[in-house]
Amino acid sequence: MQLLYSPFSPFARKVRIVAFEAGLQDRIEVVTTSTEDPASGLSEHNPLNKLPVLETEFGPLYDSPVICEYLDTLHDGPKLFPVAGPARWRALRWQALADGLQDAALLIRYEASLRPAERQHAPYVERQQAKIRRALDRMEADAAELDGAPTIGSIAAAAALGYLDLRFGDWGWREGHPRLAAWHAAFAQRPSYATTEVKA
Ligand SMILES: N[C@@H](CCC(=O)N[C@@H](CS)C(=O)NCC(=O)O)C(=O)O
Repeated sequence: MQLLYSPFSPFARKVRIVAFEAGLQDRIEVVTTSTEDPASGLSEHNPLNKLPVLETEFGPLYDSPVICEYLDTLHDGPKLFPVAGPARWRALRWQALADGLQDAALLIRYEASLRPAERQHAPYVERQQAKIRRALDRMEADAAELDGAPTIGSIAAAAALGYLDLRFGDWGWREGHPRLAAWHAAFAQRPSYATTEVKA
């Protein structure tokens, strides 16, 4: 299977961590694809022109939650998507929160990198930053839920925090979030996290 991705995409990283935790990393060929260059043909695979996209025998799959859930059907190990009950809904809520944090961080990044300085809108950036602060506070309060075997929730959280480290290291997200920081430091030891890490 081909995964259209960017090494810097936090959503693609979430997928790659899932693939690794599921023991599927050798079945996935990663193909670096640009969202900016129309010649990449990405929009023919995903009309939304977003990464990641997983090419399967039945066509392209997107977005990252769908890809992750699909990958989780392809292995016989412990499931990363809990099958039922509160554990499932909690894991999915963690994924939604972490993905939302990533969305907000990406919007800030796009505002800074794609718009000329004189057209950047500070209140818009502040609104996205507030989402990130609230998400981090909620993650800190609920950090105990992240303990135990990895789930799609904890993997999404790790990918989101990794993206803050990659692009917004100067924000110091660990300050005021000691439980989350300790959990992240432990998760970062996992081969799935370490091998998917990129430096800016
Ligand atoms: N909900 C999507 C979000 C994907 C997304 O925003 N990907 C970014 C790269 S990390 C992208 O392709 N951005 C280009 C754009 O928004 O046009 C997912 O989970 O896959």
